[in-house]
Amino acid sequence: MAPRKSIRPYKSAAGGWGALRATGTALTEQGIALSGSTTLLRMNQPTGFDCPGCAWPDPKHTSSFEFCENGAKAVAWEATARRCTPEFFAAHTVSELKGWSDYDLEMQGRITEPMVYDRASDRYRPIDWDDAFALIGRHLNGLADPNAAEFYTSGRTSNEAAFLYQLFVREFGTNNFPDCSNMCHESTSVGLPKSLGVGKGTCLLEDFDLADAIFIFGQNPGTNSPRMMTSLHNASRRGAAIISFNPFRERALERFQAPQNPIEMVTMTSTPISSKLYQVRVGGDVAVLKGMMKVLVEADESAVAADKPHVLDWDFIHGHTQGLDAVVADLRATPWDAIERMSGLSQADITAAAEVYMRADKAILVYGMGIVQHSRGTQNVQQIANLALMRGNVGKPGAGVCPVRGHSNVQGDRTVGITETPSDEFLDRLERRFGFKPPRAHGHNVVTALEAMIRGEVKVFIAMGGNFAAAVPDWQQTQNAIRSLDLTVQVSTKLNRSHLIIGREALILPCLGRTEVDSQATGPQSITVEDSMSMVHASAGQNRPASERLLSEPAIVAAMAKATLGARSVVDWDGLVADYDLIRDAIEDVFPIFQAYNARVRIPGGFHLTSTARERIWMTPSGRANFLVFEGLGEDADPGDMDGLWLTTVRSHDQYNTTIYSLSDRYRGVFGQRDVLFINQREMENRGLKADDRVDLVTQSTDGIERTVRDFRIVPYAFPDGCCAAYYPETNPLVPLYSRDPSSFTPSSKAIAIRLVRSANREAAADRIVRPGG
Ligand SMILES: Nc1nc2c(c(=O)[nH]1)N[C@H]1C(S)=C(S)[C@@H](COP(=O)(O)OP(=O)(O)OC[C@H]3O[C@@H](n4cnc5c(=O)[nH]c(N)nc54)[C@H](O)[C@@H]3O)O[C@H]1N2
Ligand SMILES: Nc1nc2c(c(=O)[nH]1)N[C@H]1C(S)=C(S)[C@@H](COP(=O)(O)OP(=O)(O)OC[C@H]3O[C@@H](n4cnc5c(=O)[nH]c(N)nc54)[C@H](O)[C@@H]3O)O[C@H]1N2
Ligand SMILES: [Mo]
Repeated sequence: MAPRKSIRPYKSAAGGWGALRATGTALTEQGIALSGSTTLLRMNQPTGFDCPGCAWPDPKHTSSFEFCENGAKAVAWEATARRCTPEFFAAHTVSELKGWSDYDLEMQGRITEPMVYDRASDRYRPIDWDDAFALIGRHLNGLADPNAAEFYTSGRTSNEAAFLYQLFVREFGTNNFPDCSNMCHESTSVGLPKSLGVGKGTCLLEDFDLADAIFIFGQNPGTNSPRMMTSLHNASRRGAAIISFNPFRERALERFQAPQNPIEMVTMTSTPISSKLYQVRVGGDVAVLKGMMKVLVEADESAVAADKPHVLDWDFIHGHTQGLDAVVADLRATPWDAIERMSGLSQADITAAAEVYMRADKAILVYGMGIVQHSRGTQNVQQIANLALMRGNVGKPGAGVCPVRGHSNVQGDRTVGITETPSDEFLDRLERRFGFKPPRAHGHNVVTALEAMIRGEVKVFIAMGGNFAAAVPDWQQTQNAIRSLDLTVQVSTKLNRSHLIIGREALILPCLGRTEVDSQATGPQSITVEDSMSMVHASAGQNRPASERLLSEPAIVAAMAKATLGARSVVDWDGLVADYDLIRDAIEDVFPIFQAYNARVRIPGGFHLTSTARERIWMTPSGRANFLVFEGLGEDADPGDMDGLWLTTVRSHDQYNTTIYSLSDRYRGVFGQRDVLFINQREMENRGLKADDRVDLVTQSTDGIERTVRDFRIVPYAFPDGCCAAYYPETNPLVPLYSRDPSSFTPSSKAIAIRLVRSANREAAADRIVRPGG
């Protein structure tokens, strides 16, 4: 039952009984209280399935069951007893469903049959699989140019499905691979290689057991990677310092009651997590990082003058890096008052944080969306790398740079070839292995695909999972562009907005989930995934499929390929789908880092894909790690006449991206509602606003287009000045497509310049603008 709307501060620690209770509720709501618990026990076991939730690694995949509330919810949502059947689709028009909330759409449960949209009745009706594939083939083959099709991937797709998908799409003739990671850690994939020569993190889970200090920038582990709390909890108990920078006082960053710890559970005690949580302003992290580096550089000079040990790791800097001089010159030219203004923190606070960093022999720098989803996200990431390099915190045990990825296999999908900018070396190997000529021209990412749609250049859109129409920015423009396509195809498990925002023709192709048995011609198959720390391991579901008519993702890709390419294909699609070992052999042939793939993935716990940076081998043009200068302190483009606030868009504790588990966000004290705006008292008073007032949020657009979301409730929260927060995806209409990082094309979802307008009296728009001071 939906809780009543209320705002009540949450006083307990994160985790604990609250988490167990929430899991019980989720299993009951999905009608799987009993079977669900058995399913959970098979999660992340050597012979079980990989959690479809986040990408945080598991201790060697060999431990006993590690409890995680949000992992349990992700599983419950997939293993649900609810079914979204042809009868459901017959009973509701698409126009009617558009009026439903995202929560209600997903609550219909698993889709059981392939469905095709029927324009005359405005309803979906069942279609045979063969007819569905034939429709796709007809559309794709009818295109004048293969580049008029876009092939989206969301990061839950397995390595096997992703590899087949890129093989099909490249044999078809395009590199158009918009991917969820284009809205996520793309700033890492583009930024880190310039610094460290790799686009991934350099840590392993065991480093968390050795670190003296762990810094967490813009990441919310208690909600988005709860199994990380075990590492943080243990680190805190053995006395490691944990310092976080976040505009929210995220509860799990403050204190945590470990559900795996019987004593804490029974005695209702908890462990403090962050030694210190600094409430940085939205977009203020570079100021913090530069401030910390400034302290380090100055402390090093004082140490030299006083004949004390160095603060900077000069052996490492001289032996492995270049570019420090330019960074130091820039730091000297950056005044403290500017750093304080941008970060919202005092020089004393930043100095204190820097001192913790200086005292730590081994430090880990963790970061998430608060760093990457800014207009200069790529460069933000590089400042984290700078700070790590200054003290040699890359490539030694207990230290490293740790971007926490989102989807459970978003990293793996990229590793096996889902990329719009493939290297020539990779394409050469693909060509040698399969004998067709892959296209060389680079393709579209999410933003450029949307722009091509808006220009009318795209005809067909196919999505391997995800909820593209809801996850993307700038809905008014982008959703209209999706509606103008000839065909949209969604390979999905559950009903979502992308099944309603569709082209002239539309298909829903329901697939198996990770918890389910995947039987092919040679018997049950396992798939493989790569976690945030580059560990690759197998996953095999044991549940009965939600419906007999589901196909696996690899089978769907192969059937699309056969229906499209027919006899012109050089690939043995049926052979590959019959035995996923053969797909893994092909992956190994194309990507040598997967050597002995099938053998190694059968070792319990899987294997680690080597990271050169971890071994202090720098795959940069100079062969060294690079210190890189960030000009100025602004992470986001100021719209000029900025009289408003920076809005950051975040996840609640009860959602998985666009999947809303409930309307509550208990750690932030919000119940039964999501249309809320977190803002501090000073900014409220400044605008004559009080708690529970209703406001419209309006983007300070620079292209003349109006972007508004309406009727958000004011929730006073001790947030930093000059900024505010609301939930994603409801606020996506506010994110302009142009507001993105020019290097990685990541939308700046963590900083949108907005102003507030009172919701009442909609006619007199001009009078409603509430300006600071009025
Ligand atoms: N349960 C659950 N798990 C998930 C997901 C989910 O939706 N639900 N999503 C998955 C995916 S795809 C991803 S990418 C990850 C996302 O995981 P996170 O990276 O944790 O993502 P967010 O919740 O968007 O934002 C992270 C934090 O950044 C803070 N923040 C906002 N703006 C700023 C800023 O300018 N500076 C700083 N320092 N902090 C800021 C927010 O307050 C929030 O605590 O989680 C994955 N795991
Ligand atoms: N404003 C704003 N926008 C954002 C973000 C933000 O922080 N703020 N975050 C961005 C980020 S980090 C990301 S990763 C994107 C997320 O974008 P997406 O990955 O596109 O979105 P999801 O909500 O994760 O997709 C959910 C859908 O996936 C389908 N699904 C679930 N499991 C499976 C499966 O096993 N197979 C298949 N085929 N389908 C499945 C279900 O139908 C479900 O409805 O959103 C981005 N957009
Ligand atoms: Mo993500």
